[in-house]
Amino acid sequence: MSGLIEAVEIRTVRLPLRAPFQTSNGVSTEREFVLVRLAGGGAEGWGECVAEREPTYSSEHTSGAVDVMRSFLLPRLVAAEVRTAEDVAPALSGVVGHPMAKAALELAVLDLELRLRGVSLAQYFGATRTRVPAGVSVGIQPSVPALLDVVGGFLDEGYRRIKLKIQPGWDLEPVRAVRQRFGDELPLQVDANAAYDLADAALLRRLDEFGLLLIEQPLHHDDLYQHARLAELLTTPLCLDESVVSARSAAAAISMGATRIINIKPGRVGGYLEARRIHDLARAHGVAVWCGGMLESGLGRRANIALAALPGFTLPGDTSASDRFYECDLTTPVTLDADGHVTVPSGPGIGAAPDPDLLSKFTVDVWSYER
Ligand code: OSB
Ligand code: MG
Repeated sequence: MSGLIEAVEIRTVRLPLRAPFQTSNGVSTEREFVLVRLAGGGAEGWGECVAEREPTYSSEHTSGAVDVMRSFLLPRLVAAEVRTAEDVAPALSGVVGHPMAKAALELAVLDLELRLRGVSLAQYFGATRTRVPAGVSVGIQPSVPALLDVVGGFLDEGYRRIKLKIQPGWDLEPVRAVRQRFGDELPLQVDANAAYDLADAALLRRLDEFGLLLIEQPLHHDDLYQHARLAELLTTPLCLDESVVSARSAAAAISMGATRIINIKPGRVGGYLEARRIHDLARAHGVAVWCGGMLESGLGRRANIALAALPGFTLPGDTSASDRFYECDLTTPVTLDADGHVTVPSGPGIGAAPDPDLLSKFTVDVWSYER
């Protein structure tokens, strides 16, 4: 039996951001990402790689992802003659790391497979909802008044939950100001992207008075043990992002008491199938999950929304509309309802594909292979 994949295209794409996005890792003004297009059986499938241009959030980066796909992952995928998304992770398991590159290939196979079968991602995952409440991630701003304007704008648009990026020197003051302006009822959380140490526990404890939903990834990626110690000192629940790289590390974090909530990002954990396993594991342990984001285009954004429609996703995710980041998305834009929800895509596979003209306009590099 021969495999599904007949042709492959790997593109590097750059989309300008509407406004600079600043986190404790740095500031960006455009999003560079890698797209994978697979052709087979008369259909095509798309995958989006969430690695960023620079390896600041994780060790992966766009040019490295292209290289590892071309040199090591695609040859294995083609040789294994994969037929379904379930074949992908086993075919690639001999390569250590590179979860974002692997996840993009798995999503492309899944999209292709489901388009051929006429099944949506949401149906395939076992989604139980047709729309999900949307939160928004707000970058570090030049000043507190600027932050209040930005947050007010998102609330006017209808977003149901605000996440503030924090770092040392931009933490208590912005949180206090947002609480004062928008009230105690606003669902509010913070994300430190690993910018603190356990020695900052006294400072982080002062966040307890603001009634936050959670504090996301305060400490270093491989500080699971230290997160467990910190959790004992705070009343605000800790939520891990960077530290959870697989269902195994999720299980360790849960049993160690390092996290009460998990931000699930399929790219970070090697794909949507592993993401679903983490959802199932967390749900079985009474740990809430929500769907994170990586400034995805309309492809990855839709796939995330389909995942976020599973029953264990009980907190609003960073599943914002396309115009949160982009004036012009590659696909039909993802939009926000008047009451702050995004619609779970119902078409086959991801439920959208890039517009060919926009795709060529924003592509900076392309590599292709035919069997
Ligand atoms: O830590 O969640 C994060 C963006 C890039 C890298 C890491 C993170 C983020 C975000 C934005 O917070 C989430 C989004 O809206 O896409
Ligand atoms: Mg995060």
